[in-house]
Amino acid sequence: MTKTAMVSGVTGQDGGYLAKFLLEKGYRVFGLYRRGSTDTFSKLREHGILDRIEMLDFDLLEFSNICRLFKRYAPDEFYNLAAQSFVAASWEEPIYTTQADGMGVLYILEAIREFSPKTRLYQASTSEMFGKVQETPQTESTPFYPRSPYGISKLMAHWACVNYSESFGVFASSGILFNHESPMRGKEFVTRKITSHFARLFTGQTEEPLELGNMNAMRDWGFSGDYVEMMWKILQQDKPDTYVIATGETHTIKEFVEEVSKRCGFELRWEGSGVNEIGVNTKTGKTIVKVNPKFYRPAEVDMLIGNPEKARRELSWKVKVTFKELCAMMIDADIERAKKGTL
Ligand code: NAP
Ligand code: G4F
Repeated sequence: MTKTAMVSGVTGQDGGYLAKFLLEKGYRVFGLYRRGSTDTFSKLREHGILDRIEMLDFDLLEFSNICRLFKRYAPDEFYNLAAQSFVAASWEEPIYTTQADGMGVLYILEAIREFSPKTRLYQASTSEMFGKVQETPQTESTPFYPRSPYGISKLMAHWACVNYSESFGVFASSGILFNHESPMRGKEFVTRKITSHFARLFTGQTEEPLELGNMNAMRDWGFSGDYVEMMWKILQQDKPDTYVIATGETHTIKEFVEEVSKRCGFELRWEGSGVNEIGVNTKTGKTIVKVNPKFYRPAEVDMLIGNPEKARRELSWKVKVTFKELCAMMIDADIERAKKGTL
């Protein structure tokens, strides 16, 4: 029989890759989206899958809507990717972030418990829960120390999944995913902010420097297209569990800038330090990167690096796209878009 999967947050970066993956596996896919006044389906169109997904209204804050969805469709699998996912915004909208990313997951768990107890839930947990890291590299048993309202609310959701599995037998699993990027990444996140700006510098559409915050923060960056397969695998296990998905490598934001800059053929020289640090194009003498303290965060997560040993062992997880390949993939895609006028 055809399996059914619901994907919340289907209009986001991971939602598109996951929906495509599930369609290729033969699933009937319900895409859950929230109504807005502007078109949010562009990524699904770019993936070429919009007409193959059954789109349904969904909002993390609307319990009645969530209950109705489970009552009507009782999907085999539910992937909860919907979230206010931008860490920086979570200090400006801490209450909304907590309602959506924390309480929203409790609504889903309650609805499953009441109306669809056979549904398997994948919860999009995050390395932000490790925050001020208590151990390096981070594993499934590293103590949590979230550093933002986003991290705190995701941690609440994470423990709610563990608790509903233990208390009520709900099949609720979490992937503690480290940063993963792609050409479909939102432009507010640092990797895509860098590649979209460098694409405009490269094509001569701007001469303005790229303004960044803390360039010394370190992240374990992988490719979204690889990570969504792990979400699916996590739900195919015999029992609910938690898995770290990461590459096991970490790089600074500055290294990401350098890699992208190199791919564009720019030779970059760093001058100054702290808030006065700039990146100069050695050929033109122009400043192409500078620091703007506006992008610093009230509390920073300085360094993340995951140990995905458990996923390697139990899910056959392998890193397919390296850091260098990821940078190249993202800048190449943005240069193409810049040339076509679709950036
Ligand atoms: P994303 O591109 O920001 O997508 C978020 C999705 O959530 C969008 O479809 C958005 O809809 C939807 N959404 C936001 N608020 C909602 C609400 N109140 N009700 C219903 N839908 C709502 O995020 P992503 O990078 O694909 O990440 C997917 C999930 O993984 C998120 O939960 C994120 O927190 C988590 N995560 C991401 C990473 C990463 O590095 N990417 C790492 C660990 C965990 P609109 O299109 O309408 O805005
Ligand atoms: O790209 P970011 O905004 O991602 P962040 O905060 O690591 O969060 C992402 O990954 C999490 C997993 O660890 C997800 F749960 C979450 O949903 C999201 O997908 O920032 C990365 C780093 C930070 O240290 C930030 O301070 O880049 C630093 N940064 C420096 N300048 C900047 C900037 N970040 C942004 N967004 N913009 C800047 O100008």
